Amino acid sequence: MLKNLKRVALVALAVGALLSTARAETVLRSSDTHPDGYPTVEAVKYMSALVKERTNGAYSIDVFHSGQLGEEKDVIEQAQFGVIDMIRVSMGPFNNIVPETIVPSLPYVFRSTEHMRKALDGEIGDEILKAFEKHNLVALAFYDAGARSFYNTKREVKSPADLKGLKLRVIQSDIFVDMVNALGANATPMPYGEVYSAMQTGVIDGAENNWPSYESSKHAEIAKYYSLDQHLIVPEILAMSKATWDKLSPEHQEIFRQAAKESVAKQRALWEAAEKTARAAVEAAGSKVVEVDKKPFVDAMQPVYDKYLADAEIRALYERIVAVK
Ligand code: GTR
Repeated sequence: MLKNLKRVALVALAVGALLSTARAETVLRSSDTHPDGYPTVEAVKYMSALVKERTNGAYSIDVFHSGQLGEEKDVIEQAQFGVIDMIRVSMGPFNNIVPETIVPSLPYVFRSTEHMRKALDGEIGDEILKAFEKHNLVALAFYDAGARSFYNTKREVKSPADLKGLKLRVIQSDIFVDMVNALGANATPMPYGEVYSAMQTGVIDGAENNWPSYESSKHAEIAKYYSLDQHLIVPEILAMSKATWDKLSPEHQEIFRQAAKESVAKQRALWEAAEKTARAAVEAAGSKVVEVDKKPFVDAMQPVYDKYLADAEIRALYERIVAVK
């Protein structure tokens, strides 16, 4: 009898110990539309390892890749409501929510990836990240996303005239819609995960994206013509739900901020490699890369600039970004 009681007590102790260690670790859920192995997914995993080590196991991040938690517009809302803890989403879907993201999402605003990094790695970038807080999000970092270009199932596109009449999927953002329409094509805003089948069934004729997305989404299997117009160098955003953030101690908040910053270098290194591998893979599989003269594409963006820069604050931010050497 006594022996049995002892055994019960021991089991209870063991279960209690297990439960308390389980309780000690909070696993945050982070969303990414890209598959496992993609540079953004790997960078957040890297951040998770740093956080886990520096919080002595109190926190870690589980990356739900491949859009398991939903499409970008939906996961942004879920993060705003505290249903998802973290999101890694392109800046594009924030354009209609956070006005400060408008300028860095304008076509051809950045002259190069170096220009984008210089502009966003400092004070201007910090201001843009800070602006998310009014919208219940704490933005922690920008990741690279190379340059976006047009691709389609129909023909070689060398000039805006060749885009005329093509139905092209864009990110759900007014800027993206305006950009494509200004070029004479028909913009179809649609979640990323629907693009493959929409192209396959002919609902759309093409889309636009960077090399790693064009390849990993398998869009390259259907849309063989990829033009090097590079209309958008738009970064990715890594953000946390404000509700989750507010539950962290100031010390842990600092650890998260720092780990996110450190994950940027990791992401950039992975990104540079991924761009090369993806381009080589799609070319080997038969994609036709079309060189273009960018000038007519740049010129066609004037109405888009006129529309968005009519706002004085947006224009001021634009001028600061352009002035970064
Ligand atoms: C990718 C980006 C994704 C997603 C996608 C899209 O380049 O990394 O976050 O926004 O584009 O076109 O929807």
